[in-house]
Amino acid sequence: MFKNLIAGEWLDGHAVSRNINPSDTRDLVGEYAQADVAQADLAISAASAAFPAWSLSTPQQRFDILDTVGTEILARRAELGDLLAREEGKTLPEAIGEVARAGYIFKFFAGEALRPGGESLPSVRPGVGIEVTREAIGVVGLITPWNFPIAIPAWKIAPALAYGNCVVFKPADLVPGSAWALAEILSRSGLPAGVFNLVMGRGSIVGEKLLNDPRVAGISFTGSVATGQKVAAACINRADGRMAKFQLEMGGKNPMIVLDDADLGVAVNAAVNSGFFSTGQRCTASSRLIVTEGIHDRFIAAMVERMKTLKVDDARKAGTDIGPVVDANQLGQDVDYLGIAQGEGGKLAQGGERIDRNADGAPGFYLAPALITDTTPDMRINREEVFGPVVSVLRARDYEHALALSNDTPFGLAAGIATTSLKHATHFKRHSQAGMVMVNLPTAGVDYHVPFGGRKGSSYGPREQGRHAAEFYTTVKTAYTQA
Ligand code: UN1
Repeated sequence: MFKNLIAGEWLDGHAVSRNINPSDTRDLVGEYAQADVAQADLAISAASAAFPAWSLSTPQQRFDILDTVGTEILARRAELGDLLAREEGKTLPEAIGEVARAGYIFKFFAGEALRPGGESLPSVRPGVGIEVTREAIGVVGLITPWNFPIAIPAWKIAPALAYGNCVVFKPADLVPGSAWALAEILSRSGLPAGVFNLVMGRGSIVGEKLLNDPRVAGISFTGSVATGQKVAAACINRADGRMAKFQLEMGGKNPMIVLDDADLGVAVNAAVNSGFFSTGQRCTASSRLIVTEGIHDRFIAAMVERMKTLKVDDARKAGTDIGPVVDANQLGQDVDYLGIAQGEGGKLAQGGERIDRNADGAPGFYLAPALITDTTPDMRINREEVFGPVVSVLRARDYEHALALSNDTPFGLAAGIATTSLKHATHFKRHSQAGMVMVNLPTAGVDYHVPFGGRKGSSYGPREQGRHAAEFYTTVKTAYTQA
């Protein structure tokens, strides 16, 4: 049984959650402790007690710890990648890549611990000097989703610690294995007890406690829009009026435009990668392809040909392109949307079959990647996030029409364009209403050292990752001194 880490001790929970391999549901990855409210309370107390000393720890101490953690993650990338692929279902190369990303994130923020920066300005009054500095915000509650079981925890935990905060980390209930492995590495890294706490358990128990406890100064959340709205409301409506700072990363319905002048191979690669890799389970997935008339039929034909070659199989098997969907619920949602899209007039051009058993006969949650053509902007398939290997196609008259369609969404995380026109690429970068814009590249699979986040219904609050992470994990102090 894998336990929770609270105040430097490994503690049993009040219940147990079973972590099942979606590639082979007979395979139990492990049993993980589930915390109750009292344990979440204990973790918040431990983090609060550890904060005064940790917030004053030296940059060297933070650098050493984060750098050590990054080094161990990178050294163990094959083993941790295997665990990640086994519990979540993305392919082994994708999983190893994600683990490496987590390692590099720790190394990046090790460096940031040495570079807090600040400003020194003269006052408008004579003889007065001003310093503007950043301080840690306090205890932060970090709530992460199942689709990036180590990278998203890393990009919340590493900056939280680098800037001097104490952490209570609640990973996704469904996929706790990689989160536990990361916590175990952190437990040996030299962090004082209570600076980092792992509290696995249900959102309705552990998550609620983090949101409502006034000792938690900030919540960083990645997950659905519906839960994000609850997080925001709870952070504002704290009983004692002490509101929590919050940062939300939520859904996407990311467009990728394919213009007549696109390089067909580049466009197909980008669309297949960001539509279907990681089984489409990325908030950055390109789920709406917006294709202009002159290339539409050729593009669809090339997509269908490529999709026929994609191997859907066990995530850890060599040669697998697409692993399983994460669980039965998500598979049900994917299949429902296929029905909804066709019911509204979309045509299933390729894929969409449920595959009950993989090539070795193991039972799993497999779905052949699906392409739905002839859709219109008002259809639910073009407005709601599916979070599976399901991509819809919209026809556009020209670039201007494609741009308007691309922005016609409640979301605004990422947006892509495939074109050889400098004029259209340049215009799109400026006029796309998304937080991240990609030209001739997949919308998913982003760098770890630059800001990540979106607009509209996709994100709320300061950006994550890169130097911008400091905006959430620190608070600004303005100090005036009369010499
Ligand atoms: C990526 O596409 O590289 O939940 C990262 C998600 C995002 C992370 C995507 N927060 O899918």
